[in-house]
Amino acid sequence: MKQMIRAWRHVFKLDPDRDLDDAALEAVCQSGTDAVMIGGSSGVTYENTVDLLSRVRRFEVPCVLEISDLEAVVPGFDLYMIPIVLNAGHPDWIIGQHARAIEQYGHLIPWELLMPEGYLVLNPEATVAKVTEAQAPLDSAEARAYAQVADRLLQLPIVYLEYSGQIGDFELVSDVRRTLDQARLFYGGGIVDGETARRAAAVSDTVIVGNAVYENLEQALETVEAVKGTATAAAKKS
Ligand code: 1GP
Repeated sequence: MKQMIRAWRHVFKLDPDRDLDDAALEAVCQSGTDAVMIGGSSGVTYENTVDLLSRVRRFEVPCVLEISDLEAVVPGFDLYMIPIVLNAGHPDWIIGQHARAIEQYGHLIPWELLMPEGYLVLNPEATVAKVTEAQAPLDSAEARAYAQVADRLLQLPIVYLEYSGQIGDFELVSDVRRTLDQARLFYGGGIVDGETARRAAAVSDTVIVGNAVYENLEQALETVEAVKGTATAAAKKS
């Protein structure tokens, strides 16, 4: 199951705290995206997560949960993405919450379904930056150093550059991609249409599209083809 992430080029991230009607959800799930990730930085509850999972489950697309609140961990997902916020200002978001979760629920944890993500929060205005007290922005050298901590020292399978709500610095993203040895580079933030998606896809392994689903669905759907038609950063490197 964990291997599936290696094939992901495009992922839609849905926020259980935001409304999406059935027709829109169907379009997202049938779009050809590689996975639907459910997650958000605020207002995520057990109830709204169960509700969204059960609606996505009517379709074949893999559905994974990005855990941000322990109260909202719902069984039945294909994978559980566990953010480790490398540049968090508070240790709770690096390992503190994780240790408490294991202490509390250790015997229930399906370890084989857990997928840690080395997060770098790069938009200081994003909710996630405020919640985690992230030290952002970072320059390219700082971002590369954090990414190597995740990739080489901690051997995390994913480095996630999170610009949530704004378009990223693609030169920095490309610099980080080149330093990675084994981790996959996830990029998220400000992808609104085919053109922005293509640019992100050229410098990363997996492109995450969130907000655009709620702002302009038609253009959000165009990001799938745009990403899939773009050679991976890795392919271009070799
Ligand atoms: C958010 O990285 C995702 O966690 C996607 O960002 O909402 O800006 O598309 P956007």
